[in-house]
Amino acid sequence: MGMKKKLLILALAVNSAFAWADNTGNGSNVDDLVYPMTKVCEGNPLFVNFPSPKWGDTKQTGTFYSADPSARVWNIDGKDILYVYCSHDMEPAQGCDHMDRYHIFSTEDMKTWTDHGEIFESKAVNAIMGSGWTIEGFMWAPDCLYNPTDKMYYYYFPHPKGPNWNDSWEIIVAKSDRPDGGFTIQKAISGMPGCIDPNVFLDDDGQIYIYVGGGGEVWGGKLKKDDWTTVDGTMKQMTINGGHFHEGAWVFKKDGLYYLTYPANGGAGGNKMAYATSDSPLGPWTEQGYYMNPHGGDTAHGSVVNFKGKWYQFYHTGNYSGSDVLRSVCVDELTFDGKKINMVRNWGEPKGTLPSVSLSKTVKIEAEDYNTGGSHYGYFKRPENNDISTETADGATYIQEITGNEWVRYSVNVEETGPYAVKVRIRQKDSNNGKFTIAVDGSWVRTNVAVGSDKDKWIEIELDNIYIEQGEHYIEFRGNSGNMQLDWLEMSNGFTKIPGTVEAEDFDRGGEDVAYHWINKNATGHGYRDDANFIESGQGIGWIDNGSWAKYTVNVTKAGKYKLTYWTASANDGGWFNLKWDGKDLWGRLKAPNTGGWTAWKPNVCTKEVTLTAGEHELRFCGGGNTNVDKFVFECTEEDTSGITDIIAVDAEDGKWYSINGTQSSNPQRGLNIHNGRKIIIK
Ligand code: FUB
Repeated sequence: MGMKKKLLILALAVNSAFAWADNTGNGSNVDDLVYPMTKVCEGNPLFVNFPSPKWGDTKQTGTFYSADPSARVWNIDGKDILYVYCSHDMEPAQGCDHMDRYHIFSTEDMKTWTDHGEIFESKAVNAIMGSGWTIEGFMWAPDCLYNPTDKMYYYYFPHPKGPNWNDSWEIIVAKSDRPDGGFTIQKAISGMPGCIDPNVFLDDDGQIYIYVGGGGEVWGGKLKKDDWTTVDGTMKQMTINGGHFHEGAWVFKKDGLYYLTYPANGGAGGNKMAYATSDSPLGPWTEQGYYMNPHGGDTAHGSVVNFKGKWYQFYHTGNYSGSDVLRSVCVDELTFDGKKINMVRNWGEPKGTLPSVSLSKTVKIEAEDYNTGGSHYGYFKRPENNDISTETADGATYIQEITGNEWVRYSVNVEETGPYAVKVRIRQKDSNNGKFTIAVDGSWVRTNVAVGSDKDKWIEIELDNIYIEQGEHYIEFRGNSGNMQLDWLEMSNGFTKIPGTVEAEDFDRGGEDVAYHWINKNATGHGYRDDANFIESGQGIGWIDNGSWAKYTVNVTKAGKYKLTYWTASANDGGWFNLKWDGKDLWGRLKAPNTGGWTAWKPNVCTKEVTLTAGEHELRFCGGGNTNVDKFVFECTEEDTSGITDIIAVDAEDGKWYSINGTQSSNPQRGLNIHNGRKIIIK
């Protein structure tokens, strides 16, 4: 008793880095690199056609990976020039340890970019900073600001002093009389909290503000007007209400309103960009919500800038390398609706008419009808693989070769909020290790779904209970591994179907006391269900003390006798719980053994088979104690055909359900249905 149970929330897989095609003149000698170096960057991501020295003593160059863009516009000799001060992920990556040698990029037209070369390396910075500064790498997100009073450019960057990188962050300032280099280290700013990601903002009255933050906290304060290396007063922690602030604050002003943008945690699929507004540069801040969807990487650190009359959102993704720690800067236009920031529309546009889906119909979307806009928007293909292509064979037109970290997007109009099923027709080529993820608006809802052991054979996989709000959204099919072909996606009503699997964490929507009730309010592992659809093998529910419950609306598509297998994990003896079916305890107390750990999931077969009638039902989990629960698998052992007659009403043997008047429906309805040409009465 009183024993606490831990719940498995699998860490999101961080994709590994790998070698790849040379499209930059990479592999050349670092001594041959001559700066400034100018290249055309076409489309997102930027700068990957520039070469970069690799980390360590190697003389070899690799791809230039850039992150944490701080975009600034300076007027140089009467010309507006956009500069991007970014951090630099170096190959081979080792977490974010190998970030070093800041570079600065500039452009006059957003097409042709100049790399001005390396401006600092950590070794040199440590040497200037003096004794105790020992950590190499870890040159994280910087910022830069021009001071019109002394006509100097101030460069702010975080770097840990050491000996431990994680608890010794300082903000260092460097200064130059030009924007593209020549910076000399001044000092570490005293009075700063030990945080990363400095951002500086110059208000119209000449007051400069500095912000830092990471790991969920954000601080703001003033620097002295006449000394941009010294805090004026004290730094204060700021509150961003309910916005899941992660890091990378960026403040700007538009039409008298202050905006604080930041990458926000929450949901699977990576950071989303969110913002808050205020009438003052130091808050209080009013949360305004998200304005850019996640892109599949852990971080998104961005900046907002106006250049030649247009607003831009700079950010980074790990798409190009396939790694969260070898990132690339990207840019998209930003638009406003009055004071509101509109969603950054970086998912392309539907090809043709926007398909409309609802809970009462089944809508098929052909794979080849992926969104327009090209790479980075409608789809992404790994640079070392072939570009996206379709093939027609065996009566099907399909997308070929979707491998790990490659994706395609499909916009849909969702007519009504509710649980949807997404079914895919898929075939794996030459391997049987195909796995994929389904995302809605970039947020993963089902991930690492295994295609199975069949090779070279078309199969259909349906994922139920994907909850989508009314309005326009995009569905993303994302490869995790293997080599897959995609023929179509189908969307329909998605109450979890039985026979099938009810994932324990996939309980109904509606919140506390409607869809679930937890005795232990501080329990971990329950909260995500309220704002995310994210389900992954090995997730479950934990801390499920006696009196806790969760409700699942399910749809029995086959009446008959059912065998129940339930998966549990426990480090204790004596675990148990109950399941109720439409309010009745059909199975009795379900025992859960000690499996050797709170995440060591094992199957348990219930000895009692029960009879279930077709149609919509309520399954209710009722907590007992001493176990975590992963899923409930229902197998039909004997179909009840008594309600089935031989009257043929619709000449369709396609596995789909029809109402008696011949209208297709995604599920059997109570009363009369037609299924595979037979009339079926659902009682
Ligand atoms: O690039 C290193 C760190 O990752 C930055 O400082 C954060 O904002 C995140 O992007």
